[in-house]
Amino acid sequence: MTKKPLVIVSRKLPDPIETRMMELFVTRLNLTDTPFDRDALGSAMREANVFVPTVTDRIDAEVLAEAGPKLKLIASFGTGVDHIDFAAAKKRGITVTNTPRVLTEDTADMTMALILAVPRRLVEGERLIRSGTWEGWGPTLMLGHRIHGKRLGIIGMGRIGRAVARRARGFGLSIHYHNRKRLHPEIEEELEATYWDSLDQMLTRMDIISINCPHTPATFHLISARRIAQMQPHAYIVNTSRGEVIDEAALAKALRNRDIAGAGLDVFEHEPAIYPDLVKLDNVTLMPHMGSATIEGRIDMGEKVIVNIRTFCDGHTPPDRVIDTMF
Ligand code: 8YV
Repeated sequence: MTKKPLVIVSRKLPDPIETRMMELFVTRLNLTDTPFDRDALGSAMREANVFVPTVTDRIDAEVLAEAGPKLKLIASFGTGVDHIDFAAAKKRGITVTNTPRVLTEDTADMTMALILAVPRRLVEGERLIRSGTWEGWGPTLMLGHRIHGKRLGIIGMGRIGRAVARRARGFGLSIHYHNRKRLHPEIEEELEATYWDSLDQMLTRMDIISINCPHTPATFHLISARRIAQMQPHAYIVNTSRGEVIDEAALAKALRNRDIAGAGLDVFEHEPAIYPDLVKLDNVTLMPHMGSATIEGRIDMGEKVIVNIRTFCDGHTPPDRVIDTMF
């Protein structure tokens, strides 16, 4: 492919990234940051050599059917690739890349923040102050639950899951996990992590559950109504991965009925729409998909996108090429 490909970027990226892209490629930026509709996605598919989408672009088979012969690379800005129909892209000979590793620590920080915020009722406390109705300290006011000594069950022990485990140990949580594959014994030992082959068995015994697995066909609604019913009434659930991993309607029902104690959600099944009941409940903390929202992280992600485009255009395999085994 030409060394100066036409790169179409679907959203506004940090300035230093956009500037560098303008220097390196024939780049079409989205200065207004308005998310692409189906027509805009279709035009990008037809015109670009390289398309740079984000999680807000649904690149399904129908959109990919619009791809012209020039489109060779989809260099996604983000780690999750569930917004791209990878099989359809592959069939058309389009390479897909993502930006793993650079948002691990930020996402783990957000996960830990929610693990602390929900049982300790941070957002409720803040709302009380702002409501102007706080009457001062009270021995039974705003009582939450202790973190130290509790059991944390991590679903998905990849890079982010392990980074959460490292943080959680510092807060005195004992680490449990369920994963497609058991970790290497050395890592298990380092994290003092207990492996559960059976997710059902783990769910019944945990005080806090953290979702850190990707959304794939195998993990869609992994946390179903049946599984939520297995959790203990005092248990909390935190999700910084993808909304689709939890049956959001079933979760809202369980939270409303106090079948579980609370939830911290950074991601939702139908973003930006949120299951209406969730916004009415005070035992859930809601974040607008901010897990990796640091300027450092976003610049690192952009740099990865640039490296992926450059290596691909130079005729090499890009470092972050998405492959079948990720699904
Ligand atoms: C990103 C994310 O900000 O990378 C991911 O998978 O969920 C987010 O943290 C977003 O996807 C960017 O496209």
